[in-house]
Amino acid sequence: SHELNTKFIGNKIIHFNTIASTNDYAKEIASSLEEGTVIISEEQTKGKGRLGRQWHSKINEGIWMSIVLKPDIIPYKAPFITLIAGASIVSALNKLGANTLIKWPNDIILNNKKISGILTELSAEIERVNHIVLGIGINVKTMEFSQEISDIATSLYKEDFKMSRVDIVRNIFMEFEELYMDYINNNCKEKTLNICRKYSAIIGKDIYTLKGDSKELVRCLDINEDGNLVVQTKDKIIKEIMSGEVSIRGI
Ligand code: BT5
Repeated sequence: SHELNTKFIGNKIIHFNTIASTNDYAKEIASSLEEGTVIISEEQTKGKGRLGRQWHSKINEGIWMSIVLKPDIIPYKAPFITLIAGASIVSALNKLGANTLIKWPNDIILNNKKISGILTELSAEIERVNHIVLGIGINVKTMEFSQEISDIATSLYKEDFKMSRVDIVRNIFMEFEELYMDYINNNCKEKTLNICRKYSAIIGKDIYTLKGDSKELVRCLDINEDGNLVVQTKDKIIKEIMSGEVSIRGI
């Protein structure tokens, strides 16, 4: 069925053929939008990653969308929403037959290459979140990537998973809404954490964390209740890493 059985995610969808960045547009007009409104575009001319990086978003080849959220939470609780997004993307894609994994905190990988990235942008005051723009990019049909990313990027089609973008989007909305409502209304993180652990690309592995210029080899042990990564250093010290602090390399 093509019905969308969600309460508010995707109730209103604003569709573009081309736009600079769905996140930038959503941020501009967020105050006038209802929670759950989705901005989606066939193409982005200035698609963004984190820290000013570029996100390649060619016409008709992927899903480039932003979900506007207005949760009544303190800013401290916002980063967990990136994990909810990751869990819902992986659940949605895997239910449609793919075998994707989450590279904590914001990458989705398939056969060791990146097929999806999440960019969560927060507008907040000291005590309250105004809105969150949750940007999701998924490579669906791309067969050839630009040279800069051809070694690290892949798409669902390229890995022989031929699924429709509408089915993917609908599934993500449904998975996301369930996990998001659990978290916002009941402070329940259980399902999200279970998915993040079960489909983790890094738990049990040795990875490099990059923070500024410093690079450290650590073993990933778990994702804890706060959504932080628990790692063990070479000197056997156990520590927690918060999302946003570091980049992860070498898996
Ligand atoms: C991300 O950043 O992975 C977040 C990407 C979020 C994109 C969505 S699309 C809708 C919404 N509107 C926007 O403007 N953005 C959001 P980060 O972890 O910083 O990764 C960026 C890096 O991934 C780049 O530096 C490249 O190395 C690589 N990359 C760029 N485009 C890619 C693509 N299409 N597929 C795979 N990797 C890519």
